[in-house]
Amino acid sequence: MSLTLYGAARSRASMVRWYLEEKGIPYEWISLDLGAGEQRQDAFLAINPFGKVPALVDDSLSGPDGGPLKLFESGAMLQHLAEQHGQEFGGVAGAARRSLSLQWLLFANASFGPALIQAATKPEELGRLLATLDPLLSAGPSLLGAGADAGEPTWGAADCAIQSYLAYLPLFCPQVDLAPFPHVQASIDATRQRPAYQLAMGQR
Ligand SMILES: N[C@@H](CCC(=O)N[C@@H](CS)C(=O)NCC(=O)O)C(=O)O
Repeated sequence: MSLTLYGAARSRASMVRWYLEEKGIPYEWISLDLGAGEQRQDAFLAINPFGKVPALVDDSLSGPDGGPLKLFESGAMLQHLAEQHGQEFGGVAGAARRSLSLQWLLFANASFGPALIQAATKPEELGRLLATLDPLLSAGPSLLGAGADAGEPTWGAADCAIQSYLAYLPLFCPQVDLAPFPHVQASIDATRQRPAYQLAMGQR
């Protein structure tokens, strides 16, 4: 079994890399030079026809062409890793946790990420999302809770996605005052302390 993650510095690949590092899942990291257009060359287009990173190849499963499974979209990769390699959805609560994880991944990439990118033109939308998110982060490092079964992981794909975007906030939106959102601020501080996050972000 082998996993290969294609990415680039300062790209959404860091999110997927953080998950792999955090869970101790072995993988090969292939860094593309986006500035040189490596993502648009045939070798990579055979992995992601849209020519974007991240992309993940998992040879423990087959794709529709009979070769190793190839995935694009960071949220799909996180959910795949959580299901196939992260053992996140076992036990009686597994089905509910799987659906909740998917909900948070879609929220992260389809609602929260775009709100962050549009913060300069639509600051009220980002403020509204942060105000709703803040109390939900007060329970600890897992948006899904500890799980009904002992031994289930408390930090997972959903947390990886949401916390990754939150950690981008001070970098991309330094104008946003986080003082009204103490749990958001605490989450960002805790994320930055995690060794796996630092490694994925190329900070160590
Ligand atoms: N929604 C996609 C976004 C992928 C994406 O836009 N990747 C950027 C880097 S963060 C990229 O590859 N840009 C290079 C290009 O479009 O040529 C995901 O979450 O994986």
